[in-house]
Amino acid sequence: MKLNKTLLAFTFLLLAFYSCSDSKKSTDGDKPTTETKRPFTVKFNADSAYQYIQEQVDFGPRVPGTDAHAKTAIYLQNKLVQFCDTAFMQLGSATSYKVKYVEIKNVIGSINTDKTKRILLCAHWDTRPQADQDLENPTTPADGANDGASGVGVLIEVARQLQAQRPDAGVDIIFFDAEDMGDSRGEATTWCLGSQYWAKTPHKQNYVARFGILLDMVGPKDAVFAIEGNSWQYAQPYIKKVWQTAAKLGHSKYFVNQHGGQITDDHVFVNKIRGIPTLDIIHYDVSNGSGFGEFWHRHSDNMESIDKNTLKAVGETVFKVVVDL
Ligand code: AHN
Ligand code: ZN
Repeated sequence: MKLNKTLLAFTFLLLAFYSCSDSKKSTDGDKPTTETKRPFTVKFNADSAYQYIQEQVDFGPRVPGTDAHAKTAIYLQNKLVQFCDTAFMQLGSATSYKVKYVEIKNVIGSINTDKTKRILLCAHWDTRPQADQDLENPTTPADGANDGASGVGVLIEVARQLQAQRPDAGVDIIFFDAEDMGDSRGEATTWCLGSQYWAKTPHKQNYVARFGILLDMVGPKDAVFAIEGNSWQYAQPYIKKVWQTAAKLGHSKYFVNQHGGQITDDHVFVNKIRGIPTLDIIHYDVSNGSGFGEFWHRHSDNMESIDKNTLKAVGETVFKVVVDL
């Protein structure tokens, strides 16, 4: 009798083991499974994102070639090492319209490296060498709290939350360097040197993702994310997905149903060179000056131009889009 019981228990365990490993079999790679999606809680701590913005700003303007820039690159790599499965710095070089040699440091973190279903999240991290829209002092750089640090801060916090609730999809986070050294009266290719470098030389040969989301100037109070023209042209279904997700979360005040103009930004090169449909979430308020806001390329682009409510709207939306994938 005792033996029978042991045998029974053993058989049960064996069965349990096999039924377990069987259900696992269906989840390898990206094959669709009959399993229902595990529930995720939309979480994003705006205080934490704000702190990541502050920490970048505290290094000083992240102008390529400066000490602040070099130190921030290490800081960003460390953050992605902490919150992603793998992280590294892609080193390259480019020529700007002013300088022959610009060292490029693109910081890249990946989550679920072996998944073929992937999403690309990106933002530029460099600061424009001069706040040339500033009437008083157009020759020195601004803090770049919004222009640069905001998108990066949001994505670091998204990475931290994804580490806590692991997404099913693969995620690649890229902080592009040298976006903001462009000629305001010149060619589009004078901008976005880091993303152009990466698009031509991706960190993995033949790298692909379902789609990409670029964040740029995602921190202003009462931000308006008009639908950007290139994003509409290249990534229309994903614009709809992101804007609908924002609406469901109650963030339509920011993600307005209104079309803005075409903006030259990192996503243009990811679209054109790499062929990954990528959209830009960028503050662009048609009813206001340049559209980019009063702080744009001015010294008022400091921590005071950052509003935590905006960071939260963007962070929650991006987090939800990733876990829904
Ligand atoms: C142009 O002004 C051509 N593009 C704006 C892209 C940008 C600059 N984003 C942040 N700074
Ligand atoms: Zn800029």
